[in-house]
Amino acid sequence: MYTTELEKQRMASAQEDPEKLAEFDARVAADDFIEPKDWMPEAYRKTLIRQISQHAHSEIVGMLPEGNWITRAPSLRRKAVLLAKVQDEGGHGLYLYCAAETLGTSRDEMVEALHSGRAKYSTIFNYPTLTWADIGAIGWLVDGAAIMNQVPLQRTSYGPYARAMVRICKEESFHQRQGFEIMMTLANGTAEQKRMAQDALNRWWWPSLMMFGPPDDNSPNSAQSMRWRIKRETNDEIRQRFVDATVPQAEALGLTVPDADLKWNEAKGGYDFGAIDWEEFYAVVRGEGPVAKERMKARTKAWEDGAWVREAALAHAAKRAQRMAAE
Ligand code: FAQ
Repeated sequence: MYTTELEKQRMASAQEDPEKLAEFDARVAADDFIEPKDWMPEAYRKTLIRQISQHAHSEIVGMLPEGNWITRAPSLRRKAVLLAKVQDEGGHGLYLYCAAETLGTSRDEMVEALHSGRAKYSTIFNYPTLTWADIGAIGWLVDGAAIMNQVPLQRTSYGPYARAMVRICKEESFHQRQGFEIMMTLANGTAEQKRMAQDALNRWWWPSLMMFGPPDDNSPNSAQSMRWRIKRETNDEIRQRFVDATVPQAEALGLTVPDADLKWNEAKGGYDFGAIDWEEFYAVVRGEGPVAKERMKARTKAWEDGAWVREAALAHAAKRAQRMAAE
């Protein structure tokens, strides 16, 4: 019989010690942080490894679309800021890989899962950055969406993940501001610059809404992750908050959100918005995004080119350990 990963996890949970399970559930319900050495259900551990490692992969693959523009940034100031921003994303990936390692997986296993296509990374990074305005749109919309999703994760139930999120959110706020500032400069610039800004918004708006994941009634992991307080809010709740915060920002820029159905709904105190193309989302998740192959090729090459650094670091650590043992 075909057994899904979720069913396997449920079966594993059913075999756990009921007393330990009850104690764990009570701690989660009391908003205690679960720490690496604490007992946890196997399915909880696996869900965290899945989410945290995929989050880490997103940060690392997410360096590529913007990294592409470092040599072409329009001024020294823009270049320095973009370089720092892309380095921050690399740092976020590293904190997150470390957080996942505390759950008993290794960096090598996670990287292998990414390169073999078993592990996912955010759909958003499978779209190309065609003009400088895309760098503004990524900071404004993609980092903006990342913050919306990550602020609730500062209260996620697993301590190392929650603490990584605190620092990451601070840095993402700066990223969002720098993106908005690029958009503001372009939107207030020449007609051609404003057109570029509008074109970037047109291309990045819908993929940004997809970042929050499938709708709640089609999100297989949400119910259990909400029970475990790994996720603190649902995909649709966070998506709605993003739309409500971002539409007035687009208006302030004098740009138009590319959604004919976007309308303020007084009764719900938020915007109604048009239908998301979920077929496109699932195609990108399956690895069919516009530049998916290019992204994986770049990641694999970086990993292979860096092999000598890893070997040298390991040799150095072994020598140091030997020296310390001798002393
Ligand atoms: N892309 O049942 P759900 C950033 C998958 S960081 C690809 O709802 P879940 C910083 C999902 O994994 C951006 N796959 O899943 C930056 C699952 O498949 P699985 C990344 C997606 O986990 C900015 C399946 O669909 N942020 O941008 C996506 O409960 C600028 C069913 O979905 C995070 O990872 C997607 N968009 O909820 C860097 C935040 N959505 O794994 C550079 C942490 C869903 O069972 C430049 N993660 N899937 O095979 C989360 O909050 C959650 O994992 C969700 C998905 C909300 C992403």
